[in-house]
Amino acid sequence: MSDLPAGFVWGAATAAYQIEGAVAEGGRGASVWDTFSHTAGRIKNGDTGDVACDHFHRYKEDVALMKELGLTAYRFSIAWPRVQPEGRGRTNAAGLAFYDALTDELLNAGIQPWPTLFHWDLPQALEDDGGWLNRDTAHRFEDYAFAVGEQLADRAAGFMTLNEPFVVMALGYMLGIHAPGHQLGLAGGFASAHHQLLAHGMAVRALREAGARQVGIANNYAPAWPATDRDADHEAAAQLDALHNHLFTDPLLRGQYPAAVLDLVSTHAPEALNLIQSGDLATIAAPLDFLGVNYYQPDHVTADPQSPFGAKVEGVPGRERTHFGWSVVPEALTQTLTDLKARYGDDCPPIYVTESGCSQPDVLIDGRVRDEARSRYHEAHLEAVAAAIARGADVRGYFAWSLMDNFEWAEGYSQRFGLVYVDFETQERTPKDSFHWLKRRIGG
Ligand code: PNW
Repeated sequence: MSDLPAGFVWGAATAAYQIEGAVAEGGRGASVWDTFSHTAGRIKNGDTGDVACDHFHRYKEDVALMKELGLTAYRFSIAWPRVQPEGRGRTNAAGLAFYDALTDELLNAGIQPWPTLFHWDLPQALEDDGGWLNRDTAHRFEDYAFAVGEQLADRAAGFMTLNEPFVVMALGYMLGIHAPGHQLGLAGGFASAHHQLLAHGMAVRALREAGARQVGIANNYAPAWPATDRDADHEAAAQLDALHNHLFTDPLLRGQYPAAVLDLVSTHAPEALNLIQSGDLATIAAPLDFLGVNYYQPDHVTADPQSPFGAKVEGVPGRERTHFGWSVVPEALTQTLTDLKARYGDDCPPIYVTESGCSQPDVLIDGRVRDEARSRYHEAHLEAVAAAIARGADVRGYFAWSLMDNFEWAEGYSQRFGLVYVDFETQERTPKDSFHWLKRRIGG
């Protein structure tokens, strides 16, 4: 067991649509994920987040579990349509009251609240006006951020604006696998990217005005490894690296889009570049207090001219796979962290790993879930963080994905990522063996 720095933040993460349920309660409006999950054929087994983990009603029980686990921090997301049911204008007091009560419950348990403003549940009313294709959505996000900031800034430890804008762009706007289900190629992809980044920058401004202590963002990163020595695979890997790892982070930390992305967009969708207005990049590059890194597996890349990314991503041969089929490659987390340091140097703020975890085919037998593979996963990824710190990366915390089994987007309830097992019939929670393992690990 390697040492992690003093004051290291031990967290777990969730997201509103994946756990809350109660979609028609407390004045909540509809989001793109309500629409998407209720569209036949979109989600495995026709699952929806209508009930999910019923966390909206059971948050006290869930905070008690976090306390039992020994967490020092909890990352959750705020459902924009609970706070602004129409995505604009009027704020819904009952929606804000829920997050207010959750925040107090956490603080009373000695756990720092780390809210994310947007973890994919865009108000449907805004989608009806174009969603992230519409520049106005960024202005709407600024208003929403200020309303949340006014309510929680005095108590939240760290705010994240967006969760994984790359995944929204790739799966939501280009591949159609996530809500809102668009397949728009690079033109729509780039529009969704630029408007999310602009929304982020405006929200940073709003959160600071509201008195937030620390502001950051949670991005998804994956080192791009060519599958073979062929030139085509090397080129495809370099292109995916630019889209996945630099497209969002260069504007945030350097105030400019990567040249490789600008070249690609000017070749395939030149009109999309007109969306960048003067002053946008300065807004986007507002200084951050921390960078959130969500990590799952490297991109193991084969050239694929059919894909809008020019690349096909498959598992890494010879490595253990999770139930999802994702490869377990802890050293790629070390590389992710040291690559950020190498590319951005002192422009890279302190890092928190804001998600890392694995799905496993967990079964509850005699009240117990024997998920050794998950404990090994987290131990190996904590070691990977320690290795990056030893090489100069400033990493200050680790949030396991996820606190509990939940609605895994297009996979519905078929992929379990939790430290806590959830019986989705009875809503009974059972800490898995990995929960007990992590509790000992945190206890040192
Ligand atoms: C993240 N990919 O999503 C999300 O932030 C979580 O809400 C989600 O439950 C978790 O990871 C596990 O999937 C991702 O295709 C979805 O590369 C897809 C990808 C990566 C992350």
